[in-house]
Parts: sequence; structure tokens; C-alpha cells
Amino acid sequence: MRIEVIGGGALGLLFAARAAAGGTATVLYARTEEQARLVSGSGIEVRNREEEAGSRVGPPELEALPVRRFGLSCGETSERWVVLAVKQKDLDESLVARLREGMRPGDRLLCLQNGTGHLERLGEALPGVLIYAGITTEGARRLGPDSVLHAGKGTTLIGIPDTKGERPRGEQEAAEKKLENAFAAAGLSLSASNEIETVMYRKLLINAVINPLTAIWRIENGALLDSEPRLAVMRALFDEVTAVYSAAGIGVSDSWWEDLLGVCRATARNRSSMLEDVSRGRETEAKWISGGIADLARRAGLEAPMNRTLLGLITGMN
Ligand code: KPL
Repeated sequence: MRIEVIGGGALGLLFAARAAAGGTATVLYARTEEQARLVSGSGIEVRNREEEAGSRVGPPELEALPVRRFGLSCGETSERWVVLAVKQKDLDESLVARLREGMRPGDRLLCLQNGTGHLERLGEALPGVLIYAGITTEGARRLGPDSVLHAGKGTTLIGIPDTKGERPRGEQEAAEKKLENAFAAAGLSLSASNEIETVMYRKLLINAVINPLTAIWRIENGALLDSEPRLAVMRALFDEVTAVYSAAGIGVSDSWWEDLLGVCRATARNRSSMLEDVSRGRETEAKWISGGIADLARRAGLEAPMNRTLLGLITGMN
């Protein structure tokens, strides 16, 4: 089996380094020629603590190439997982065209993006490719083009949406098991879920509440719980998202409010990805998170005014 990771950000570096460390032939398709050259030369360093040097993994298990070479360089293999670890904003037309050229029917594409819309888009662009959603709670921070901090151990759930609770059988299940074992060999927990849609919508809800509010108030995740006014806004936003879900026919669990508070506690000292993006003047994922909720609302005949307003506020920040 070969794992091909597209994206040289925090998650891309972490997944590529761990897969290679577990002994699986791995290719990292990096953002730039320079990053590919660097990783080809000395591999990727994974640190468990920022202040301590970590372990490095490089050739022969790990190869690195620039993303423009995706699909042109590697020999045929029937056992191939492609892990798409780029942000939504980087999933542009040129990358989709590259995927179209480099993937064949029956290949497996594991998409780690936040938000909505990308799975449908990729499904249309790549007929016959098995499009998996992956929801990960691994905490990773990019320290440099060839170095990543594994800040918090998490788990990754994968699955093909729209399977209506039925587990894929036979070949597909065997392929999922191989991926699970490949990551387990390197200490990453990954498993297949037959409820991936529920997992996706729960994560979307968490991102739709925590990310824009922490970005606007410029606070760490845990500080959302520190004051009554902030909690009241969180609750109102939570209620709006869950009302949209109900109108759209998406099941909502009674435990999700407590789950949301639990994520704030567990990631109390984290700066959300949206806060990081606005602080660095980068485009955020608001279009696919708050905008994704607003789209779901529109299709269900609702307004979602809080999500629309947050989308406008966040987009207006850069
Ligand atoms: O996924 C996250 C993000 O920042 O994008 C949370 C769960 C909010 C953790 O920071």
C-alpha cells in the first residue's frame, strides 16, 4: 500500500511523517518546490513538545514532490490512499484539475477539510473515485516547512457519506483496515465509522460556534466559557445551527451542547484555526463554515441571520 498526502501544512506533515514512520511507503506532495526539496533531503521532524527536538523521518519510506507532479510521477498501484490535507481555500480549480488528472476510478481520496461543499464538488469532478470524509481531532501545529508539533493526540474517523449507516464490505473494508493498521503502526488512531455524516455535522457545529466567535473576540477557546454574555451568544448561535439542521433533516443529538462546552475545555489554551487565520491576515474558512450553515438554511427555507452576520464580519476582517 502507498499513502500519498497532498498538503504541506500541519496535518499534511503530521500524517505523512507518521505514516512513513510506521513503515508505509509515503509520498508528500508539498506546497512548493522548496518545501519538497527540503523534505526530500532531510525528512520531516515531528516534535511532541515545542521546546524539545523531535524525531525525523525521511527517505526511503518518505518521498516528497511538489504538488504539480501529483499523478505524473508514481508508478501504478492498486493499493493507494490519497489524503487531501489542504485547507478549503487551497482546494482551487487548479488542484481539482490536478486530482482529475492523477486519480483513477477505484482510488480512494480521504478529505480532511473543515466545513461543507467540498465532498459534493470532488464527487462531481472525480467520477468513480471513492471520496471519504475524515474528521480528525489530532492537534498539530506547523513549526516550519519540514517540522511539525504534535500538540495533542486525537483520533480520526473516516467514512463515505451517504452510505445510510451501511458499512462498506469486502475490498473496501479491507482497504480501510489497511489504512487503520498503517497509522496504528505509527501511533495514530484512525478508524472507519458508519456514522460519518453525524460526525461531520457535529464537527461543523463545533467549528460554526467556536471559530468565528474566538476570531472576532480574539480569545483562546477556553475564554468562551469565562463570561455570561459570551456564553449567551454561544448558546444563541448553537440554537440557530441546530434549528437549521432540524429543518434540513439532519439529526441533532441532545448531548451536542455539552460536547461543545467539552471541546472548549479540552482545547482551552488553543487559538482556533480561524483566529490564527485572521491574526495572520489569511483568508479564513468562514465561507465553508458559517457560509455552509447559511446555505443549508437557505435550502431549508430559513434565514440563519447570526451565521450570515458572522460570515460578513469575518470576511470583512481581511
Ligand atoms: O477545529 C478547531 C479549529 O480551531 O478549527 C477547534 C475544534 C475549534 C479547535 O481549535
